[in-house]
Amino acid sequence: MSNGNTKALQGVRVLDMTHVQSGPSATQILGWLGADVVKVEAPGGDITRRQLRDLPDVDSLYFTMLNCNKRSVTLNMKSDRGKEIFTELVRRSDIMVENFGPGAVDRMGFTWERLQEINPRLIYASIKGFGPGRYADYKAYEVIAQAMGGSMSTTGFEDGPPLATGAQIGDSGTGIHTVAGILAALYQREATGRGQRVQVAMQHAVLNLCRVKLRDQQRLTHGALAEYPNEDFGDEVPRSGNASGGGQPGWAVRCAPGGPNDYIYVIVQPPGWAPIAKLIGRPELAEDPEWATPEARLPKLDKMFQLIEEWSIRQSKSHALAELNALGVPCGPILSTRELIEDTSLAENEMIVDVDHPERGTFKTVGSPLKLSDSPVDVVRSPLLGEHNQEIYAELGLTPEDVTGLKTDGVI
Ligand code: CAO
Repeated sequence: MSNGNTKALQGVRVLDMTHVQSGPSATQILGWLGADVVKVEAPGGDITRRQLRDLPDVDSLYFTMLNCNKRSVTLNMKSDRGKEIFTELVRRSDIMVENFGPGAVDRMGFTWERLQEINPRLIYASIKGFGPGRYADYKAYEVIAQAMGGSMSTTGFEDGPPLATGAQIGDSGTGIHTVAGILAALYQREATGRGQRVQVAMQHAVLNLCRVKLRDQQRLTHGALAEYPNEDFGDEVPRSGNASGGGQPGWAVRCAPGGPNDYIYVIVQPPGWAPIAKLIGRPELAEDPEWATPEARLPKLDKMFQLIEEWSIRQSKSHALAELNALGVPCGPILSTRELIEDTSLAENEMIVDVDHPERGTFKTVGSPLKLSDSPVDVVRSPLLGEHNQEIYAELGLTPEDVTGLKTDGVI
């Protein structure tokens, strides 16, 4: 039962130097878990406040959906006074997170050595595109990480080009990995009293998520991948369309009325075939030695899914979902973004939540997928630029007049 008052990371202070998506996705999770996240932005603000705006002069959904549960201060890291104030912020923080281009924080004058001098208990997490080595100095965005981490070469159809996935595995996927590293470092600090450096590369995070494709790369040396729908195999894992390539064959089959997302993904486990054969009006195939066993079906999975599609094309995807689940067949309708944002069960699960924002009004965001019994998440709207300047600089001992002066001098 929740005690109602505390959060898992209550009392943990995060100095959030992140921008765009990868870093903010990590610090937003820390905020959901109860940490006090102070986002430090240049006086012009995180670029995503202005990107992809749907309303004039209002923080974009890009920003507001990735920066909930944070406080915001502005600080010019290129001014001497800004660096002094930053030093104070480092001194009182447990965690600092950044995802600037390679070397940017060093150029601000805050190398890891310097940060350790200021605060030996600091956990310093950095997200970069790549690890040390030949790509270390390169900048990276989402799809670059997908391209270089194994996702694009394995996504798409055999006869088409490599494709990007809509899931932001390069950015938010790296953010989640970073949170895991930070929490482990926080735990280790309990024993050592020392902070440490946590470094996560977007290419590495995507590669970790493509682990099973590297499994298949090594299986390839012993012959064709029978679980893939492809007929020809070279010496690289091919794109396999909607097949997972795993032990249980699956495919997206079309449903009525034939819209772009009227599909259901169906997995045929060994015991699933007999009930499916009956459901699709082909009960004789349950016993037919040409179809009855997984081994018999393996060379003709495309035909098997065609037979299922001859049935599914006459059903709505929600009807197909109910019918197949009644038989214990794992399946999932392809849900569009509109269907997801309107989904009542996701709203009940606080996965789609309404947030009030002083400038944009109410908007929907995606809630926390982490459900902790003693640390429930309250999604709190993203801060306006510099909204907490007075409050946070007062915590450092500055007076309201000092803060006004800093503003006039271009320090904040
Ligand atoms: N005050 C003053 N200057 C500040 C500042 C502050 N508070 N915060 C940042 N800056 C400055 C930095 O000092 C740096 O300046 P210099 O280059 O002169 O040292 C600059 O702003 C930030 O540089 P950047 O390289 O981070 O920004 P960019 O727009 O050129 O590149 C990106 C953006 C995302 C490609 C790069 O940050 C990057 O590769 N990050 C790591 C990988 C990553 O997280 N990518 C995810 C992107 S989301 O798809």
